Amino acid sequence: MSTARDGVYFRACNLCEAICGLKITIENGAIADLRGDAEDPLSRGAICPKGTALIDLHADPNRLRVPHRRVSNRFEPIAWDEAFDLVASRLRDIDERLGADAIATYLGNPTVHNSGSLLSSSGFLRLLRTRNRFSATSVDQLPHHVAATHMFGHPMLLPVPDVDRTDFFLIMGANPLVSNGSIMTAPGMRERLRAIGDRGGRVVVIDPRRNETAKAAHEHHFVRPGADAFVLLALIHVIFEERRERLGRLAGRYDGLARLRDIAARFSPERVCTHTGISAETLRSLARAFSAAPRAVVYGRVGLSTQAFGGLCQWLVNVLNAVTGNLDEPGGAMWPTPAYDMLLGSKPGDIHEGRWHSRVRNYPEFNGELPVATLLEEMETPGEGQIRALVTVAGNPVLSTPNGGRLAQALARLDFMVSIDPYINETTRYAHVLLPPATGLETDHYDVVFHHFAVRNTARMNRAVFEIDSTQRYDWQIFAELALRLRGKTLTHPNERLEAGLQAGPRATSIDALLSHPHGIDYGPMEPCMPQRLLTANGRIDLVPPPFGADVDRLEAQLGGPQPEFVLIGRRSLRTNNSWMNDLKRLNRGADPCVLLMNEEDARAHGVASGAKVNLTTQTGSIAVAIEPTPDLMRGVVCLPHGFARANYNEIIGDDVDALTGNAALNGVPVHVTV
Ligand SMILES: Nc1nc2c(c(=O)[nH]1)N[C@H]1C(S)=C(S)[C@@H](COP(=O)(O)OP(=O)(O)OC[C@H]3O[C@@H](n4cnc5c(=O)[nH]c(N)nc54)[C@H](O)[C@@H]3O)O[C@H]1N2
Ligand SMILES: Nc1nc2c(c(=O)[nH]1)N[C@H]1C(S)=C(S)[C@@H](COP(=O)(O)OP(=O)(O)OC[C@H]3O[C@@H](n4cnc5c(=O)[nH]c(N)nc54)[C@H](O)[C@@H]3O)O[C@H]1N2
Ligand code: SF4
Ligand SMILES: [Mo]
Repeated sequence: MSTARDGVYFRACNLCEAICGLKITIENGAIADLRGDAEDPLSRGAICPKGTALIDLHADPNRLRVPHRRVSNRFEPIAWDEAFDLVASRLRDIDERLGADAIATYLGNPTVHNSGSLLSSSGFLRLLRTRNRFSATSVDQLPHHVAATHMFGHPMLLPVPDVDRTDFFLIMGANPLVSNGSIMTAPGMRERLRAIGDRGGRVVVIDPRRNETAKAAHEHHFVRPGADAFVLLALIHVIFEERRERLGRLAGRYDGLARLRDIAARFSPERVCTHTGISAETLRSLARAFSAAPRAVVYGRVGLSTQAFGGLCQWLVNVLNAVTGNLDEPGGAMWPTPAYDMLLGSKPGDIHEGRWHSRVRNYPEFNGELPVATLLEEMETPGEGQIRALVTVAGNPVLSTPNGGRLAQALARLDFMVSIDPYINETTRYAHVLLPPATGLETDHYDVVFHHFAVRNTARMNRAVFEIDSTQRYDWQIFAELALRLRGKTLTHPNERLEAGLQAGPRATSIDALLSHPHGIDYGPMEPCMPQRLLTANGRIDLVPPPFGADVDRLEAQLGGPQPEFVLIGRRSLRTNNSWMNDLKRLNRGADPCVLLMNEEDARAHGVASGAKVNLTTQTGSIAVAIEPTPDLMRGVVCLPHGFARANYNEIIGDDVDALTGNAALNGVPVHVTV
């Protein structure tokens, strides 16, 4: 068991993108109090129920602390040395017999929330030399990265809404009051939204569900799932038609304006209104209000990127911000300047895309990864290069990626599987060896990724609260041991990489300098940084990158097509964290979050009352779940959270992807609902 000396500690929460500062009091070696750190310049005391549940995570007896080996259907503890040797020899054997591509890797969400893991996982993965690399990126935010790469030259150049200075915040397919923000690190979102209203601004939400954020906003419009690209095109259409465009300071940098006009001209509000479910009048007045606001920003998240037109959506979000003069301007969409800058060393035009393709469906890699929607077929389809082994790190693809049910069956048939994960979950239970890392308050933390997405420039580094004992290992130590035994290579200590990055970064700081500010350092609001930070080959911003322009025809073909009776969308709730932590004491209380929402009139028409079990059926499969009628959902839409084994959303999701980016299409999926 890890231990801590009594005292007060300051440490950022690393469970989600909000990176709230925490104040933790240890008494008698245990957490006696955990609350928001009022002195954190970014979070100013904000905290959510998951943050408080770090207490349970730390003490959870179900959290593994030593390695385990599966013997038939049981796991038994083994020594680290033995576990490392076993994993290295099995992987080496498969590599030699079947080739490197027979070993696949899957990286889950918490790898980006753990600096030690993030800074060393890529070194380890490179040594495996497999092309079959997968991660949660392609069930989440891949369209953002592809759009940023084609427009700004780097996958991490993701524009962030400057919520603290905007006058008009248009939110599409996101619920930051529950999710606490994503690709928008903005802890204490409720206060930030309230402040927009207080300074005379507006918050408008476009979402098939009147979600928690919509209820706190000034205006909400239902949109038919998957129709957002039409909404964005119609807004841009009106802006051009009424000569409202304002390109601003970057006008001379933009290419493709004429192509953009031609595309937008095809999508008048009157043409798309029926399909989107938003009236032409509303679309027109929204376009006028957005373009008239002194400072406005449109932001689209999971509901926009995990659908069949995710790439078009994220491109058009950037375009709408650009043509209203709100790109790289205060109150618009901006880029932070993080102390550890992941762009450091990148060269203009150095794009990693399409260097290899998936074996079965021929999908291009992006940034070294293939779409996770192709993982199952690569396991199931025999032939050279078939996946026969899997390394998972901090993930649960059985609950979080398409075809979850069949994926579980395929995992059971693998020659070898190893999971670097502190829990036995629906995926890791198939591992032959479990290597559980120390986690939560047991790790040092500087948030390498989320300072890149933060609405304010700050930096914060804290040491672990709990010191691990000799029986525990960190993620980076596990990677280092495997690298050594598998290839005889030594990996750099993550803090060494961090130190080098901080020193060379735009703030020229260091770990020690950050440690002397336990609440974090405030560098102030985001600042305009273009064109200096642009990494495109020609130093320009193409408003219509060719693959995006070409994808518009696929979208247009949807107009006038048949509408299924129901489409399925997802949601999150305050007391869940994707597929894990949901059983911890402080989260597993109150009403069951895993119920199917249905519009109350639809429920009446189907004769189903609250609590009734219904079957949800797609071409891929069928699951049963209890129903909850609500006025807050658009008609023709049903809504289920992901991450629950008892009604696994992704068991009925097939392998469809957004053809432009390869992101899985998880939202807007046609379903039959039967009693
Ligand atoms: N409490 C909690 N917080 C979390 C998480 C969690 O599991 N629990 N997960 C974290 C993670 S990994 C992420 S990526 C973020 C995600 O953060 P958000 O992007 O805010 O995600 P969601 O809360 O899922 O909100 C997605 C919204 O999209 C809507 N939607 C679905 N389909 C469509 C569509 O076609 N069009 C439009 N316009 N809207 C649509 C849904 O109704 C929902 O309101 O949250 C993070 N924070
Ligand atoms: N239908 C549908 N599917 C979705 C989504 C959706 O909205 N709808 N959302 C998608 C999104 S946005 C995401 S991010 C994915 C998430 O999906 P995944 O990334 O596959 O899985 P998580 O549920 O985040 O599982 C996290 C695992 O990491 C482990 N873990 C926690 N901390 C650490 C650590 O420090 N080190 C290591 N090694 N392991 C750790 C936990 O024990 C747990 O097993 O789900 C996606 N799937
Ligand atoms: S909002 Fe996110 S970072 Fe803040 S306490 Fe909750 S889980 Fe932790
Ligand atoms: Mo995510």
